[in-house]
Amino acid sequence: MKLRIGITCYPTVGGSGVVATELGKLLAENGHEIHFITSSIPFRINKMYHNIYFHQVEVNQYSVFQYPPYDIALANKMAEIIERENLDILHVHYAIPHAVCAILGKQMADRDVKIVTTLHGTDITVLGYDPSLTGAIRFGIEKSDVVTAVSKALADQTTELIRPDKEIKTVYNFIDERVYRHVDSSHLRKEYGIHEDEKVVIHVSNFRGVKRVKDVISSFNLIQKEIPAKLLLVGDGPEMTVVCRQVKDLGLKDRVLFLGKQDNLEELYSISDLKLLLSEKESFGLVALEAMACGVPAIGTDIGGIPEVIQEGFNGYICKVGDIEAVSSRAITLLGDEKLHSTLAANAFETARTKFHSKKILEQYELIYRELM
Ligand code: GMT
Repeated sequence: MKLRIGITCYPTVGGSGVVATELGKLLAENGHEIHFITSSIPFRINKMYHNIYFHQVEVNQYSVFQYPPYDIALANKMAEIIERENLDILHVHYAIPHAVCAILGKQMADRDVKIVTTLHGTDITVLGYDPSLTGAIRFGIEKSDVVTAVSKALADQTTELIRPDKEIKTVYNFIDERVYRHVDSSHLRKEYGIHEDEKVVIHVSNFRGVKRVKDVISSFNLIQKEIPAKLLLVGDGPEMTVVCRQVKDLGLKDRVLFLGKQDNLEELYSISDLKLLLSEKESFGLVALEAMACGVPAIGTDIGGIPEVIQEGFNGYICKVGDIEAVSSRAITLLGDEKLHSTLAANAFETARTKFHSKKILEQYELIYRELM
């Protein structure tokens, strides 16, 4: 059954925008009609799809309002698209503001569109502790027809923190295996000045405090004392200045490459031996899955959904938040043992291709939609 599906996300923000956009693309490839209702065109839509439409939410600034009314403008646009395009489903990413806007948009349109809300983490792990917002989050969750979370940990945490009268289903994130795979980008090693005997460690994030990039640097500092290695830092964000200073203070300038924001990450993963994701909050850790799909084992922290993605001793290792000795000792063992490394690398690839295969996840979302019809 072909469905008309509206999708709302923050199109340019991190993993949630990536997952929402990739889902839209896969649904379109399966024949559904997709309507993105967002403030700007989703950045991952890099080719023409005859059945993907983009409806821009315009937010005007008026001097009478202290803040631009994004939420109201979004609800208004949702109502317009629900009515005009006869949407069957409105799939929103984030409980607030998007689920709340969807409920208002549905009421305004007066059409029985079904609302599916996916929780990504920040809306719960940060905003869920703010008493001025918990009521709105609970309302958004309870009034949605189906609510999903990107990991079991996030589903449990939401239930515990928000106590909604609603079941929260776990539907894991996925990546596009056609993009994230091992490619031959070995020329980059030479171009980046990586010596033949050096191992490559990679960290990718938006450099927010929760990502604990300083722990990545501290761990790498211990690793490179035992194993010749370079660290690729990909991304940019608020912690960048502090991180640059730390790298300088530790005398690591020649060993750490600051690459800034990059596309085509599969080329960087394909020259990497180890991924580090040492966050203190992470509902899933999409970047770990991206690396694993390219055959790169990962070391992550024991928080949120990370242990659902990285399985201790199978496709990587799990360490306590802030335990840089444990991270470096695991990394040194892994990078120094070729046989162990190739086993974990193969398992990482296998995990991405089975537990998190895009086809499997797409089927789960399609089943949710179909059951609502
Ligand atoms: O982690 C961020 O800073 C961005 C954030 C977002 O909203 O895009 O990422 C969240 O959603 C991703 C996709 O589901 C998850 O992979 C990230 O783990 C999650 N981030 C946090 O929970 C901190």
